[in-house]
Amino acid sequence: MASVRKFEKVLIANRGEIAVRVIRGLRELGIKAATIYSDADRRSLAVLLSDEAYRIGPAPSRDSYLRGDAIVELAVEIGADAIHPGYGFLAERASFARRIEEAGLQLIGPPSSAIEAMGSKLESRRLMIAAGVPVVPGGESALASLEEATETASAIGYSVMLKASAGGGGKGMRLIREPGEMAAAFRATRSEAAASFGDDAVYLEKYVEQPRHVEIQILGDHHGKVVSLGERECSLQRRHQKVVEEAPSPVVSPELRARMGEAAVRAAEAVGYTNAGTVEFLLDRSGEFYFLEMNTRLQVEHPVTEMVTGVDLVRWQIAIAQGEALGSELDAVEPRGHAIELRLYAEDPFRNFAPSPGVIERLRLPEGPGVRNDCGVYEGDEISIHYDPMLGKLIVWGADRGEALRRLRRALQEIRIEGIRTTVPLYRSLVDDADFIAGNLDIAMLDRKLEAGELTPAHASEHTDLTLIAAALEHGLRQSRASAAPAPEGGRRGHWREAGRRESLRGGGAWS
Ligand code: MV4
Repeated sequence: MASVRKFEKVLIANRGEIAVRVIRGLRELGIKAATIYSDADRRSLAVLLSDEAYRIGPAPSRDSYLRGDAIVELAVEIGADAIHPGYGFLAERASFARRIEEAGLQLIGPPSSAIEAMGSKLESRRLMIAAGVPVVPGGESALASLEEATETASAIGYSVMLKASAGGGGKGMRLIREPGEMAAAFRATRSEAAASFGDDAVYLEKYVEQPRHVEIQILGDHHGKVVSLGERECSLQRRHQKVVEEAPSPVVSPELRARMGEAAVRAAEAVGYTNAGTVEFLLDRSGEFYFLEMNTRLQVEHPVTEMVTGVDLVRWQIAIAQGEALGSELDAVEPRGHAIELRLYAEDPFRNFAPSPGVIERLRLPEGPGVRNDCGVYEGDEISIHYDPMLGKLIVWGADRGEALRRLRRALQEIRIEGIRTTVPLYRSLVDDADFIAGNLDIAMLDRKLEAGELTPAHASEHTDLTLIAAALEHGLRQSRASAAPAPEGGRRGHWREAGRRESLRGGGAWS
């Protein structure tokens, strides 16, 4: 596909904050944004902001956002030129991508063949080895028997990870510390893989101790060009659920960034990748990095890359799908400043992260210098139990990591979400954690600290609200004392009154 064709209408096959993000990108390009919605999302922010919205089914995902065939049919019916899948749901289903290709529409994403190649861990491992991308030492083919597993493990050396080829994102893998654990792990992982993925192929890798999760954002066009936009540090996760992401990584040097970027570009080229994608690496404590998997979609944490590179990833996703070529401004992009993203979940950090559905009675998002909110909800909105509990993301940018952290702390003081429980109180204590401040992160750090009770959600909003009430009372007291005495000539009150009058005389004229 080398010809450039401008889209007039795009259907968004998603919901929540990512549907809102894509609507914004489309609107800035003058393209009509159509969206689908389930019965639970009839009054969602995405529906309100879209140009057209179509009911796709009842609340459960399998009857709505996962109805690939119905979504492609709808896109054809409404005259959409392309489908943006967002993340999750159908975004990494090769069969959905193929249906779109067969219908003569564009997927704003990679070719189905690339999704397929990266969907199999064993196949992608083989492809990466052939392309010269470093992978974790281990096997290259499916283990046929327990004997073969035991032999391979002793050749690699313990500890080892047993992984399902069709797994990913933490599903279908087991840590094996010694030979005695192999038999049970082998049987369990195999039968789990067969049951969850319909594919019982498993293989072994050397276990990397206390690594970081560092991923590289890439873009590929339909003219043979692939660029790297640098890394994101995503080590702060809770049970394979990312919580905080930042760019750049506190430990990646320009030289390491260049080497990881080159490896990521080779990975993408090896599968004929186009559009936006992410290559995940484990970075070990000695500074070696290893390919883990490739996410063939736009990611939740894409804004931190946008903030430090100035590159609008959604705009480029659309441009690439329209057949446009990546420009030279995307060559050798270096990060400027530092960005940190927090995922705001409707979960109760005081009660083991139980989902917290309900009505958002009050929502005040932080503003001011270096603050961005990618939020999928509004005040008065209702959070259902049907989908991922992420409300949106708070992203801050600073000239360096220290400034980003100070802005994050300040933004967390401003934010108010009432009516439901959220992870905000946890973050208020996280931004004061010495290891987080120092950038001493690894993939197990958050689970470790939570288990040790080191992040007892502090500075609960109730506390801050009390402080505000106290301040308001004191202010009121001062005012009544001041008005009892004659106002000083040219004093503060007179000054503000006059300023207020001048503002109102100007009216809206100066601003509109
Ligand atoms: C590993 C590993 C250590 N050694 N592989 C977890 C999700 C999946 N993408 C791969 N994962 C891991 N693979 C080897 N050989 C540790 C993890 C891992 C992890 C990786 C990234 C982010 C968070 C993680 C949390 C636990 C384990």
